[in-house]
Amino acid sequence: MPYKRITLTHFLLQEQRRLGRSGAFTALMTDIITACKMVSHEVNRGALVGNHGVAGSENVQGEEQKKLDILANDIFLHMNALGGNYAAMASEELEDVHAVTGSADGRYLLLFDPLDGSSNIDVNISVGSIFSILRLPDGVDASKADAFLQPGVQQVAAGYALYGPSTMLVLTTGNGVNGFTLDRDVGMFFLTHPGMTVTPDTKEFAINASRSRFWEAPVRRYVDECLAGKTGPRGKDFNMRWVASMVAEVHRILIRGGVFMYPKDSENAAKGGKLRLMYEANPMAFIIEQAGGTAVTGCDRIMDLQPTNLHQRVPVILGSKNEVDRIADYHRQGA
Ligand code: P6P
Repeated sequence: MPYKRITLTHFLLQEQRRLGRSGAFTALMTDIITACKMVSHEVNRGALVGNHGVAGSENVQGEEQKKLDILANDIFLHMNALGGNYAAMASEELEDVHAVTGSADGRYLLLFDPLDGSSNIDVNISVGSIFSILRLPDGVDASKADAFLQPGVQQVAAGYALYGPSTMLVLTTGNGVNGFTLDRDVGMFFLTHPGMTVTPDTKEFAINASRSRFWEAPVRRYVDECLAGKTGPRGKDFNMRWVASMVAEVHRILIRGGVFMYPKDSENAAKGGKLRLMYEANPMAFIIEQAGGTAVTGCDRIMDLQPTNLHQRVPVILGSKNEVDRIADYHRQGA
């Protein structure tokens, strides 16, 4: 009976009562939820309203910005300033911290990648928004990047919106992972995937195989063994996927297991990797660990890293625990 579903807002209220928490999470999530609905609307309208194509500018990462990158960023900045819960925000699209003026009581910090995988927009493949919430440490200036440089274990909540065939919002507040689907007609997210978990074993891995000539030995060993299939040391066949949209990859792993790898390689080593620690790797690592999976750089747990820069990049290997543990073992062995 679809009318018996529970909305995301009611779910958060029930969680607060169950956990004896304050009303903070509902307040923190209210504006994020609205922002994700608005971004979903703009992504969904796409070419109909001229939302495809490039903006003619570059972001702090030196990446060409799509029109929707900028629109999604503006939506997140505007909507999440309204509730007064955030003292400051950090975005993949902004070089510096965005201090929220007039937010005298903002006790939290919001980090986000407003539209991850945006190279997929014009070819109509799923993209997403990723967000991470930290507490503002007492006595710390929220307008300075140092306030944000907290290890991933300090996150109070993390999640993503996936703008796919359905728009979904997947969230953890440190008590498991739950998925919600947007009913566009009602305009609300409804709980559709309670208690999401990652299977410890898998037969599916995701990596950009065009970079294989740059790979380090442990990654090459793992992928070669998967490709050898039944005839090789793994004794089973594997499947490969690569969407070039981290949100879509992580969501697939939550639904049916798998491993996602964007490892350090000889081409990206000088930059520390490809993906950004603060608003890609940490929030996704929080979600994956809360769902029973593992998230490492190679040998080290991602969420233990002490950040040194707001936009620092890290290697990311995450997903089904037994496979990620195997890859970490290969890194410890050196191959
Ligand atoms: P490549 C998207 O730009 C992103 O940050 C992730 O969402 C995605 O997994 C990765 O980069 C894709 O990188 O090198 O395959 O284009």
